[in-house]
Amino acid sequence: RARAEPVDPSLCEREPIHVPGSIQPNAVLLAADAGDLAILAHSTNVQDILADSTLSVAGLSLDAVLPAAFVDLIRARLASGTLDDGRSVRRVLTLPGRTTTYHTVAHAHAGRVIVELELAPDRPEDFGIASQIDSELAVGRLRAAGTLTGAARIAALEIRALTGFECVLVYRFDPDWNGEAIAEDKVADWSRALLGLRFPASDIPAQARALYTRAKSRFVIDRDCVPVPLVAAPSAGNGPVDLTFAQNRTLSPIHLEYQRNLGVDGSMSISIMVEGRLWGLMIGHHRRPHYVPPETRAAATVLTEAFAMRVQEIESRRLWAERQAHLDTEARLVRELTRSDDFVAALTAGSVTLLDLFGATGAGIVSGDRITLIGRTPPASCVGEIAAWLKGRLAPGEPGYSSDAFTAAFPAAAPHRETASGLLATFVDLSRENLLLWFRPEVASTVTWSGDPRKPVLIGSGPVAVLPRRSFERWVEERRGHATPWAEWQVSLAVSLARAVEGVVLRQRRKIDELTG
Ligand code: BLA
Repeated sequence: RARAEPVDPSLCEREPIHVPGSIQPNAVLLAADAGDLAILAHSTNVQDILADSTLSVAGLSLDAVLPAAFVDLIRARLASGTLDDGRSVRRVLTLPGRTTTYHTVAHAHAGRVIVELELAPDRPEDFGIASQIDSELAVGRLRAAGTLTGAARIAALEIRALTGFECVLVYRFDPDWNGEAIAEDKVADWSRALLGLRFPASDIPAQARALYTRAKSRFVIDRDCVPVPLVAAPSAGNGPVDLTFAQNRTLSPIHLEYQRNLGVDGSMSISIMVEGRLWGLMIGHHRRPHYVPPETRAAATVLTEAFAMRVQEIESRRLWAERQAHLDTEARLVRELTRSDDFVAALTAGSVTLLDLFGATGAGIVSGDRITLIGRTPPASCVGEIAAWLKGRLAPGEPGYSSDAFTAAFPAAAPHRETASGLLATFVDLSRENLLLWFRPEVASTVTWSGDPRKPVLIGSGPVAVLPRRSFERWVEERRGHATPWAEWQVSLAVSLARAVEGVVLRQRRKIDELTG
C-alpha cells in the first residue's frame, strides 16, 4: 500500500505537531483564557472529572471545576510571570464532589492556561518494573565517568532502572542533525540492536527538534490508544490550543507508524541540552504499553540533565586541552619565525612545523612561484592549481578556507582524494602572494545506517501523504572523499598564525628593500 519511491522529506517538517487537537486518553485537559480563566476548550472526556456530569464547562471559569487553592496558585504564578516557558505547577488533587485523585499540572502558553488532570492507567501490566533508584548515587556515578561513552552507558543503565523501559538509548545528533545511538541498555530477550547505527535527520524533523528544544520530555503510554479530541468553545479568536508544553499531547501519527515499524509501543524521549543546543535525546522503548508516573518522569528528566552537564564538562575539558596544546605549538612557531629570515623554512624545516597543528597529515606553503610541501600532500603542480583557485574563491578580506570534502569542491584535485579530502588554507597577505595550507586524508568510512538513508519516507495512499520507512536493517554506506571536519577554532588559529607570518614577511621585505635600496 506504499510505494518505495523517494519522497521529499521536507513534507515531514510541515506537520504542525504543536497543535494536534487531541491528547492521550489517561488525561483530561482544560484550556482557559490566561486573563480571566474562562474555559475556552477542553478534551471531550471532561465529564470524567465533573461532580455534575450534565454540566457544560465551556465558558465556566476554572474556579468552577478545580479546588480554590489550586486556582489561587495559578493566579499567583500568572501574576508573577512564572507559569510560562516550560514552567508549571503540579499538585495531587481531589476534585470537588469526587473521590478520585488526579495528578494535576498547569502551565501557561500562548495566551492560555492549560490544566492537565492525569490518572494512572488501571492496568497494572503497564507499570513494568519502574523502581526507585538512588538518584544521588546515580549522579555520583555520572560525575565519575571520564569519557562520553562511559557517561552515556551509565545514564542509559540508570534511567532504564528508574523508568522500567525495556530499552533506553542515548541518541546523539551530528552537525547535520543525523543521529547515532551511542549507548543502549536493554532487556536480554530483545534481539533488536540499534547501538552504533546512524539515523537520517528526517527521522526527527526540524519542527520536532525545535519543539524538543523548548519542551523537554515526551511520554507515550500506549502507541495504539484512541486519542481524545479537544473541543473549543466557538468564539471569535479562539484558535486551536497550542500544546507545545502539554505533557499529554498526542504525538504525530507518522511518528507512531515509525514506532510500529520499529516494534515499539510505550515510549519516552527526553531532550539532552548542551550549551542551549539540542545535543541528543534520551530515548525509552517498550514492546507493550508502559506508564511512568509523574514523579518518576521528573526524576528521569533530572538525571538526563545531570548527564547533559557531564557531557558539557567532558567536551569542554577535551576542547580546552586540545586548544592549549595548539596555542603552545603556535607560540613555538612564532618564536621560530621571529628568529629566522626565511619564513618558509621556519614553518616547514624546524623542530616544530605546520604539521604539528590540527592533526593534519600534509601541509605546505605557496610563496609566489615557490611551493614547499611537507608530509603527505598532492604534488606541487596540483597545489599550485589549488592556490590559483583559492585566489578566485576567497573574497579579499575573507580570512580562511576550510572544507572536509575538498575534492567535491575542486574536482581537479579528485585524483588526490587520499591526501587532500580535507583542506584548510589561509592567505598570509593582502596581495595573496603567500598561502599556508593544511591537508587531511580521506577517512574511507563506512557509515552503518538503520535503513537506507536516501529513502527515509514512503508515499502513503491513505490520509497521510508520507509514511516512515519500514526497514531498519543495517544499511552500509561507503563514504568517499570525506575528511575529519575542521573545527571553527582551528580555522581562527590558522588565520592568527597567518597574521604573525605577515608581520615577518613585511619585515623581511623591508630588510631586502634596505639592502637593495
Ligand atoms: C519524532 N522520531 C521522533 C522522535 C524520535 C524519533 C525519538 C521523538 C518522539 C518520541 O518521543 O518518540 C526517531 N526513535 C527515533 C530514532 C531512534 C528512535 C531515530 O528510537 C533511534 C534510536 N519520522 C520519519 C519520517 C517522518 C517522521 C519519514 O521517519 C515524517 C514524514 C516524523 N518523527 C516525525 C515527527 C516527529 C518524530 C513528525 C514528532 C513527533 C511528535 O513529537 O509529535
